[in-house]
Amino acid sequence: MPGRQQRAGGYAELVRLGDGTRQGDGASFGVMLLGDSGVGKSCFLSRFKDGAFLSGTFIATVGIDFRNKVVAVDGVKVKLQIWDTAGQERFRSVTHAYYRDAQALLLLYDITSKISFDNIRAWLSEIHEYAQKDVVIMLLGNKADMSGERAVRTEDGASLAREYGVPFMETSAKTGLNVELAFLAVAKELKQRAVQAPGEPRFQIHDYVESQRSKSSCCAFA
Ligand SMILES: Nc1nc2c(ncn2[C@@H]2O[C@H](COP(=O)(O)OP(=O)(O)O)[C@@H](O)[C@H]2O)c(=O)[nH]1
Ligand SMILES: [Mg+2]
Repeated sequence: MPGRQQRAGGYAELVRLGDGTRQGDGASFGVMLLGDSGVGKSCFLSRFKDGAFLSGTFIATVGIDFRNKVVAVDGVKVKLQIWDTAGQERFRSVTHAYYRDAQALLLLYDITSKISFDNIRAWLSEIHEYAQKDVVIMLLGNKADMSGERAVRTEDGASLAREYGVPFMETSAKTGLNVELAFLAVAKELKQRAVQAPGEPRFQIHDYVESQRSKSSCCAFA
């Protein structure tokens, strides 16, 4: 069935946003970047995809941009189709249809912007209204390299994440801090859900993130 990917719980039509990339070789999952305009979503994606920090707004169009990236999880290829809400988030209302096919959501705020943090609750209620019930959510405090201008304490991010039961870490699209880890943790969780063998211990995304993440205080260089 070209263009359709089977996953646990049914079929998710991912080709709808297709870029011509051949589908059908291995598991493919939709990951969506959410959060206020300016928090660094596009930079976060390009840091992961291209290993570079592109400053400035290089995606100005209003719509949805997306990139594919294959990551190896325990020797198995997992394809992530990562959707970036190019500009729509300015109106804090991303086309709700896009939520439906996302298996994971990376929700970003900017540690130098209290407003972007305060808006996380609004984003979470959008998510709870429109996303799949079992969607994987991760809260990310981006721009951790800008500690001099910090407006949101790490512990406030952590406690909001605890309240909602989602994993949390601080990241930097600029230095690369925890960027790969965020996608890898999501890929591991999704792969595990799709192909969990009976009796196999369940992958614990919270524990994984806690054990792997780098603390911004110890290693961030602006
Ligand atoms: N210092 C620093 N600046 C960042 C980081 N991520 C993004 N930026 C800057 O923040 C601004 C907005 O980034 P962008 O990716 O366009 O945000 P978006 O609107 O969420 O997609 C740009 O000027 C980026 O250069 C980061 O981790 N550290
Ligand atoms: Mg953007």
